[in-house]
Order: sequence, then C-alpha cells, then structure tokens
Amino acid sequence: MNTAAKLGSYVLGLAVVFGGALGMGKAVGPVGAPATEDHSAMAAPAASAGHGEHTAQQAKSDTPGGLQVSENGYTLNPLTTTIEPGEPTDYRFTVTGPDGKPVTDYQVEHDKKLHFIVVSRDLGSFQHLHPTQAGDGVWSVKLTFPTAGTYRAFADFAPTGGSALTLGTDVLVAGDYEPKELPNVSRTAEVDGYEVALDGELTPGQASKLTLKVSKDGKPVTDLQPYLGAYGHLVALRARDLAYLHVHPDGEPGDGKTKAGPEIVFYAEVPSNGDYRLFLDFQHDGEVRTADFTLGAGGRPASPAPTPSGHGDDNHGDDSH
Ligand SMILES: [Cu+2]
Repeated sequence: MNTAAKLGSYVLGLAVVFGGALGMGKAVGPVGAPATEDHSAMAAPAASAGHGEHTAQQAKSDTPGGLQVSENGYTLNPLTTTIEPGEPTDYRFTVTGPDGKPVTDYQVEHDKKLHFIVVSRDLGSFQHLHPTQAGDGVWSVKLTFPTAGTYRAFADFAPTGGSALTLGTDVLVAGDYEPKELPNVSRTAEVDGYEVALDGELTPGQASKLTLKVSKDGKPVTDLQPYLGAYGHLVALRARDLAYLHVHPDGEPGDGKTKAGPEIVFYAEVPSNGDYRLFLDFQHDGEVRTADFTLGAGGRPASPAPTPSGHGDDNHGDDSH
C-alpha cells in the first residue's frame, strides 16, 4: 500500500470512529452516524453507517491513532496483567469486533497481520513486534519490559473487510520507576555502529518530507535489505499523549526506482505542533535495528510557555472613561 493510501485509510478509520466515541459517551442521542450498527438505541439514521462514508462532522475529526483502546467497534483486550520487569513475558491479548467476539481474520499489511508496538510512556524504550495467532483470536508475543513503569502498547492492523486501525492500551509494570526526560531534539542517531541522519521538518497537517540517511563507519550504506516490504518503517509518537503515526517510505524495493540506501524518504503528516519521537526500523546484514530521534513539529511546542501578562497591545487600555 502506498503512503497516500495508507494515510487515506488512516484518516478514514479515525473519521468513522469519532461518531462511535460520541455514541459511547451518551447512551442515546442524535449524534452523527454511529460507527457501528450494534448501537441500536442510536436515533441517527443508519444510511451512512457504512465504513466508506462519513459526515462532514466526522470528516473533520483529527483524532490521531493509538489514543483509544476501543474504536470503530473494535477493542483491544489485554489478557496478561502480571508483568515483571526485565523478564521475558508471554504477552497475550485479543481484538474483539463489533459483534463482541475476538477477530480472527485480518488483512496482511507489510507482510504481517498485526504490528505490535510497545513503548515506555516516557518514550525512552521502543519495540516493534509481530505477535502470532495462538488460536481463538488470541495473539501471543514474547517480550521483555526492560524496567518498571508505564508502557503503551499499540496494535496496528486491518480486520478483513474493515479499515486500518491502531488501538492502544496502557501496560503497567510494577516496581520502582524513575521517569526520564524526553531525549533532547536530535537529528542524528547511532545504533550498533550505524549512524542515521535525519533531514527535513515536520509541519503539522502537511505531508512533510523526511530523509533518513544511513551510514556505517562513515560510509553511506547502499545495500539496505527490505524489511517487511520496505527499506524502512518509521513510527512517530507525539510526546505526552503518544498519538501514533506509522509511516512507510516513498517507494518500494523492486519498483525500479527506489534505491537500497543510503537514503530512505518518508512523507509524514503529524497532527499538531509539539515534540515527537521518531523510531526508524531498517535492516542491514540480516539484522533489524532501530534508530531514534526527537523532533519538534511546527517550530514550537504544543503548549507554549505562558507569556507574562500586562505586556503587548491587548485591549487593556482605559481610554473609554
Ligand atoms: Cu510491524
């Protein structure tokens, strides 16, 4: 799927969900078209309940992915609740569909039916995993939560016959925990002797070109290996609320024009100003590695520092007496 199509289904998925979320908040009410047909109490006519249509109100929704545990009738249900830091865990979960049953049929996207991203809430640790289906709609993945603390797990998938969705849930790992500051803004990352340089700016609401250049020992890497159908996978997470964006590169291996490095080009559209953590997965010499960056979008933080009052030319003048 190309970037435009991916973004398209991403936006559509969000747009459809918005009606559903409203519906959940108020048991009955003339909200816009409900996202799912099982809310029979809804007063709204069901004519536009199909996934392919949405109202103007819904279309304006810009809720990013990954912020909700339940969306569009689909819910992420963790089955593993006791987790020890630093020990391998068989983490299990289901995704239930609008009928309340675990979903068993998924579309394959980038070689996998479901992509599972686990990050610490302070965005210091990142894992991109691929759970296996253990039967009856149960997903299972072996992973280690490196330290105690709060994590966010994202399931990125498209049910057969449905739109692509990213659901998110918190994961709590017991123990002493010291939150870390967000890493400073940085356009270079080093991992296992590789250096990755990031060029480009994130402009909210616009597909922003990002170029990531991979070098090793000072030499450009020109023989990157395809990983899950692409030379790179980029996940962007907004600092503080962990709004999720999964971006694929411009061009695919074997399309006759995309080179195997050293540059990987992405078009990322972030939803707002603020700081983002970017995690690039790339494969070389048979191993997948992750380079991470911190980048500000829109040139300023989402919540600008309060300005001192009493300055500027606000309408505080007393010339009306
Ligand atoms: Cu994946």
